[in-house]
Amino acid sequence: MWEYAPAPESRDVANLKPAYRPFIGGEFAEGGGEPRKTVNPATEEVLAEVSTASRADVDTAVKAARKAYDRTWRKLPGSERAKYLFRIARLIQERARELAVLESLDNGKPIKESRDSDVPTAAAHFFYHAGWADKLDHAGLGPSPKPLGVAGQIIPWNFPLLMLAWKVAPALATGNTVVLKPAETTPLTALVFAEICQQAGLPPGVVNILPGAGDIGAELVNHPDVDKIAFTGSTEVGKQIQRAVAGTRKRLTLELGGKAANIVFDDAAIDQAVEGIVNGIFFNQGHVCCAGSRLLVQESVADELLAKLRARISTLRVGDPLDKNTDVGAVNSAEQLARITELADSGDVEGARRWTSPCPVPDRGFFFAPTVFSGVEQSMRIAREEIFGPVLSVLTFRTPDEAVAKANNTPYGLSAGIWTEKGSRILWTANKLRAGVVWANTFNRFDPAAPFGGYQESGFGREGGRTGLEAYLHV
Ligand code: TXE
Repeated sequence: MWEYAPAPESRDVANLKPAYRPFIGGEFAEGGGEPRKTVNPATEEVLAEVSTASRADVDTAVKAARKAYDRTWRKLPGSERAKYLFRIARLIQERARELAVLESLDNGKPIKESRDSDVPTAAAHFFYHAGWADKLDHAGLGPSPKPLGVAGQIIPWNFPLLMLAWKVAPALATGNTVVLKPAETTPLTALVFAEICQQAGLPPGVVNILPGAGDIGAELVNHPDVDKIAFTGSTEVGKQIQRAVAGTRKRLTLELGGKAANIVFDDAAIDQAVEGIVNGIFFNQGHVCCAGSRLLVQESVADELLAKLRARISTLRVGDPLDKNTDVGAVNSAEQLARITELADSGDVEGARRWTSPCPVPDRGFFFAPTVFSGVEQSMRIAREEIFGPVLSVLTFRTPDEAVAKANNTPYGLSAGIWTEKGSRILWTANKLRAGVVWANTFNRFDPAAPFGGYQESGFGREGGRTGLEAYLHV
């Protein structure tokens, strides 16, 4: 009979002392790499010292994942794998508070986002994929799809736990084992997740987590016994990885940068659009690959929209990520703050008009006040390059054709937004946009059932939904 796994034991999370060390073969190991201090970006204080993986640890982890794949995981019926995924999902819920606080401390994002978005959506990914584990034969992927083997997964720092869930949940549901490398500045929730794997009784080696920098990611990419690489990060590193796996047997999915157009037509509900624009670019300090970083507004409503937008942005509270009222938290690192500053300065040099929110900004920590550039031309760097920060570039258009042409004038193609009261215009525009995700009268909505991924230099392959399973299966 099909039984749900027993409810996990409750734990006194207040007294937990997580081991910030590589997790290999079901155990926390002393990493052979240089120890690394992770910093709270809102205070610049050291949060934790993390033992990192060495190149030899990559090999040990891949061997552990291979052994787990051959001896246990691929032999388990889908219904058994599902039990572990359900258990992990429930443990994420049980430890939600701890995970949300840790995520905000390590990443800088406002607690209301980690509490209401990152952590529940991570749990939702495990629940959703648990549901697939015993239905793969009926997923329309052909008879008896088979797992690939060992998946190497490399994730960025903008949604540390959520990106882990996007990668680990489908891999495990489809019968693969995992070696995952979190980003160097945000390894902490991934290592709490390793504890959750232990708590859930996941067989040793099914999930391995290796804190470390890009060289450890590269080692994983180049390891001969890895069957698949899933990467989310910069377009530049994505291209390096694509070159590295060329000519090998490895399967590859890449989720890279973006420069999404958020298009407001003259018949849009302006107040609603203002909320969507604010959410589109200031959610997670703009550290979002699908951020609505280019606002394309129809000329006849541009003045009204911009006035309302500035008034709304002026009410955003920037500061302590752990304050429940904070809207915009800290930029994740000094390096990222320098990148944002440099790109914003290029906007001044190239002749765009800068407006900065008058809100107070803490003088300690890595903060960048919400910023809007108007009078932006398509040739400017702030219209072409991913800023990955709380900076919005505003362009105008006269006709729907011009809006589509400007929206598509980018090497990227991850997402886009459309604001209009006309259903026919939504369909007309969405069909012409080269973007993997198109939102209409909303922005930044995510659901584990909806495939996510890009066109062009935003990468290839889809994560989430039935389509996302294909990335981890021979079909
Ligand atoms: O990214 P990297 P960075 C964009 C964004 C940002 C810029 C730089 O515009 O400003 O990239 O960010 C690992 N082989 N995005 O430097 O380096 C690295 O350790 C294998 C958009 O942080 O791509 C980390 O775990 N792995 C993006 C991960 O890659 C390597 C999210 C991402 O880091 C590696 C992040 C290598 N040679 C940044 N070098 C999105 N799509 O959401 C580094 N890594």
